Amino acid sequence: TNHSEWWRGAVIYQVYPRSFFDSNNDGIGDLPGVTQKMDYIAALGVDAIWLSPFFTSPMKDFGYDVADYCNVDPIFGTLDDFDQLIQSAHNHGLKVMIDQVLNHSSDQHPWFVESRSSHNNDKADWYIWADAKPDGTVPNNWLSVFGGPAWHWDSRRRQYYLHNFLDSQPDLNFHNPDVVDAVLDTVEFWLQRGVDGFRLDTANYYYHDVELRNNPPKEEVVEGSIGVRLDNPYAYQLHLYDKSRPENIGFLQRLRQLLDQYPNTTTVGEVGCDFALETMAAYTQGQDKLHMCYSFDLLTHDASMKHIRNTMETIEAGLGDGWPCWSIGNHDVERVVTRWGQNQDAIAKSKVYMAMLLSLRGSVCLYQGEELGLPEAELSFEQLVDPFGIAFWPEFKGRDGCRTPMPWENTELGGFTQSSQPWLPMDEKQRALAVSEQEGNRDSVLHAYRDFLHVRRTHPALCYGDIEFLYNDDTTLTFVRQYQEQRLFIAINTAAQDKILPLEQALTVLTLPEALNSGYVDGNTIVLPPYSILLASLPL
Ligand code: TEU
Ligand code: CA
Repeated sequence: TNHSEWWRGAVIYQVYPRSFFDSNNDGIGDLPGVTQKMDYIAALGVDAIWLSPFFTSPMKDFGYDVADYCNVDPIFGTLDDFDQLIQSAHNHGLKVMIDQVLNHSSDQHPWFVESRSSHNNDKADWYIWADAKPDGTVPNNWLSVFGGPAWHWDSRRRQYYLHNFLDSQPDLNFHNPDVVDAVLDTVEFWLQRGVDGFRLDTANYYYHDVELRNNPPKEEVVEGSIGVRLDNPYAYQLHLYDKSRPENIGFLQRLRQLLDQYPNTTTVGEVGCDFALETMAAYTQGQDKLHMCYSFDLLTHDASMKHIRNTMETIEAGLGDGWPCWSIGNHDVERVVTRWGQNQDAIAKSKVYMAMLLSLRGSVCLYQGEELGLPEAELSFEQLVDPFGIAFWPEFKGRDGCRTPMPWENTELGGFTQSSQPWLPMDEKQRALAVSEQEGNRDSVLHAYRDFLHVRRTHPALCYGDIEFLYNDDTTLTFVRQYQEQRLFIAINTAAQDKILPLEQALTVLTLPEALNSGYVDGNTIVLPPYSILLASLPL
């Protein structure tokens, strides 16, 4: 492992700008708001920020529907504000990664407006157009992740166009070389502006099967994995032809060649599909495609340590020289204390999940508010704005509950805004966990995060080391991390009861920050109190 590459083992803090801090009191967080909170982010001790989309957008999917790839939406500020954000981040020693939503644009994007205008315009083939079947029905059985067919009828062209997500998010046609050039130009625009890397939205969706073959049905549908909900027909297909196509490799190589002209830049590709491991391996092996892939495996409801170990071992074995990136929460999934912890013993669980995540091998994305131990916000149907949630309510409650504004203070508006109309309501339970409440409390989740991030930073084995698993059961995980002369033993107990393990080798227990419950050695045993971690050094 070459640890001179900053992104290996880096901790990336995901900011969802709409909900971070509102600097101009219109009820929506913005880029100057992020800049104003840069001290806070830097003080956490993370390496980088990942900004969710802030580009010009009609906001049908809250920015994941881009109408101008090279500009800032006025709601979020200006390009000058972005330049200031980067400068401030860099002054604080933080890298800046931005989201690139290249698979699809907004239907308001001038490219799509032109493309739909006729059959013979310059951009006629920039999106994926297909004729209706003779009986007028959709070209094939492909489905949208957000529900319904992946095809939308356009009355002007009298054709269908493909959209893997909302019908206002038409998929770009990557089989057209002009599209690839145009997309790479927009990536270069941001490289020239000084960004340090990209989170690539839906990086395995770029290419589709040109023959438009039907997806076969799925033999076995397993509920609980990401995006697999039995209420969504999408789960019942094997997505062989609508995404994860082999042609993508060539595109990723071109993207990498561009990145390599800008030293110290990186990519993390979001890969969610039926063949995630093979796809992640194909995208990250060989150092000529993506730097990292973002795994969905810890975003499911399965909090058992067996699942964690199994996931880690499978990916370790499958990735070869590829490098993973983990997260236990983001702007698409229920917050982890609710998803894994059922909101019980939330503070202790937040700390131990964090310690586990930050001890595993790989880079890590933390999602804003995780460092406060925020539970999922509860919203009524009337309060929802996420179209995905609205479509599947009440079986699926959507993504608004993890996107409510950051609570900075325990006041009515949480210190997020002075506007009486924040774009999503401030959640009462979250307010009680505001930054200001936790600052003065050494035992808080916030202090645990800061302190353990410091532990990670100062122990190269935690950042770059190999990993070898020892014992585990549903709620216990023990493993060794080794890098050069440093060999660490880590034991995690995510249960509400003590766990006693035999002491099998001589070890020196390292003192953990006081905000964490620490395990200890007692005679011939290792004692792991409820929700604790033991960190020890081992002889080589
Ligand atoms: O998400 C991609 C993705 O696969 C999602 O459908 C995910 O499975 C779902 O949201 C889980 O609840 C990315 C972005 O992260 C998401 O916010 C966007 O809506 C989506 O792409 C379309 O751009
Ligand atoms: Ca604002």
